[in-house]
Amino acid sequence: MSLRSSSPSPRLIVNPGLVRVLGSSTEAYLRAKPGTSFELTADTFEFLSQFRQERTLSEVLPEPTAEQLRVIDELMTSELLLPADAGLPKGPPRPPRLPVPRRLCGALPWHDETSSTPNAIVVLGAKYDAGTLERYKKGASTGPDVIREVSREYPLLLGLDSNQVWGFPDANSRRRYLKGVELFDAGDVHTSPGTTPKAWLAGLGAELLAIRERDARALLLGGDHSVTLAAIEALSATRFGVVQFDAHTDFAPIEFEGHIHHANVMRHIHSLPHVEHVVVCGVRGFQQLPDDLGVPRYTSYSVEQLRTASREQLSNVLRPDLTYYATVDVDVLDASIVPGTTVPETDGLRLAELRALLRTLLAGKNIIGADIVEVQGDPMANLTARSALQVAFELIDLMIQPPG
Ligand SMILES: [Mn+2]
Repeated sequence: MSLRSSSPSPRLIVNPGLVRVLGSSTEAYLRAKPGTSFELTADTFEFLSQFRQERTLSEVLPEPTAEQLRVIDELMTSELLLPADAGLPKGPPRPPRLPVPRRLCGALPWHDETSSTPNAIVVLGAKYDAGTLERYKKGASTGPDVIREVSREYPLLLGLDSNQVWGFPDANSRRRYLKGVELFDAGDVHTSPGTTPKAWLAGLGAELLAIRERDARALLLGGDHSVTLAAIEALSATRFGVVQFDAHTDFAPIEFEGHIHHANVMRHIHSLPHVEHVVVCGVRGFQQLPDDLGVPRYTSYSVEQLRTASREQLSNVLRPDLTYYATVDVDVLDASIVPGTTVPETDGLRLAELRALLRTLLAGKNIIGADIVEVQGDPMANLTARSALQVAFELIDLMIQPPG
């Protein structure tokens, strides 16, 4: 329908399926038409928002110019603006499939001068696998890329008039995940040729410290598990506990001074003076557990122990008085859903079990930072990264909850 062929001032309403893409002030699309996106000017958004409730054109533009009429015609042809009497579009909304920038879920870019709020989470990529032992498959440095790649299917969306992220409704819990998050993506820590592992990890720590100094919290995407040491060293101004979700304790001996790798990283972390204690959840397979050797300030829980634990036992896993850092080695999940991790282990947690466990242990806690490590690309539709992304949603959602 064209305005010029209709009554002089029809009642109009903005298409309720119009959504904006986070990180873009100009891009929008209709939820009922995935794949169709629109580049709109800020003025056009402003104009459209005046038709949130149905209004006549003459109420909004008493004397429209020819150019304004042309734009309105275009908006109507593209169904962004609808005649109010035409009825709203039929059919259920469909999930969007829209190319977004290569930031997690299309998050906003993070700059050092970005101001943040308590709901600010900054994603930082640690494309590092120099800490992987030679007998295992390298590739954890691809983790940030592949997680961001699968996250393109989950663009964070804003309503027409609101700057608050809607979030993702979860079919099980009926919770809306990530609602109200201010998600930023700081990109990856730069690696220049010839950088030593030690210098690289120090550089990562400096990036994390800069995020911390702006009162935001970081979600680190590994990388092999040794990146967690840099993250925890960067937070040395505070005392806290570390909760690790991992098939392995990563408590191997330190063979020679300063030698940091993904299998001894927790021994380094455990020795830091600001780390009050370490709890590992999800261990299994053949390995010596440090608590069996009497290592102080250290507790482990196997998959079987976690499955059979009562609610009360689970409530005692973490100390109620402590802040926690959460590190998730994706191999805590069963190998069938993380085929692309560095050291896959069978008989692991199902994704729903891990999500429930994270929520049980960490809901209401002050989480000082978090990471997801040991994710690699895989030929099974990047199932590993998809699983990791679900874990990322859980961690981000837990971090933005106000501590209870
Ligand atoms: Mn690990």
